Amino acid sequence: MARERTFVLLKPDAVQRALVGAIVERFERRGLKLVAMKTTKVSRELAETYYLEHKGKPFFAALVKYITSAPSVAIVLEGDEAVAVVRKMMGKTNAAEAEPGTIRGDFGIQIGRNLIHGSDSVPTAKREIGLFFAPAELLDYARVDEAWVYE
Ligand code: DAT
Ligand code: MG
Repeated sequence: MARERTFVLLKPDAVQRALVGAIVERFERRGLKLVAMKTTKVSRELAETYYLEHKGKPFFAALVKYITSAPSVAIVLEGDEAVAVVRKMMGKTNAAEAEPGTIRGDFGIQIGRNLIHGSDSVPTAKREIGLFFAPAELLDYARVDEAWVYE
């Protein structure tokens, strides 16, 4: 088991639909530690860097418009296998196909309004954390329940 950090962005639809608390609650209850969290309006420049892998795809313009349209919440979470655990909790990219019990499967119905981004690997997480947070914003601390979440 590797202790990892992963990056999560609660997209503008999550903020506008007042789902931030419900989503963060799931991560906290799972045992994932909040290392950093802030409300932020993603700029066009940041969106194009962040979604560089999708540049040139037919949905790119709509994706950038969506992500820059209103505030988002940027989060860093830490825990064992955090990257894979968060991806599983998010559910499939297309919310219409996401399993019930997942964030997208419980709260979303379209791929273009899928509420949440989560890093797809540890190297991606490092890159994304660096795009959204300064090193001093990432806090190192113990949660009081750690001895009961981890053996
Ligand atoms: P994920 O967000 O599950 O990591 P991704 O990295 O492949 O998925 O794509 C990033 C975002 O781009 C995704 O959350 C929604 C949008 N997107 C991806 N594929 C799409 C498609 N075929 N049509 C419309 N939007 C798409
Ligand atoms: Mg992705």
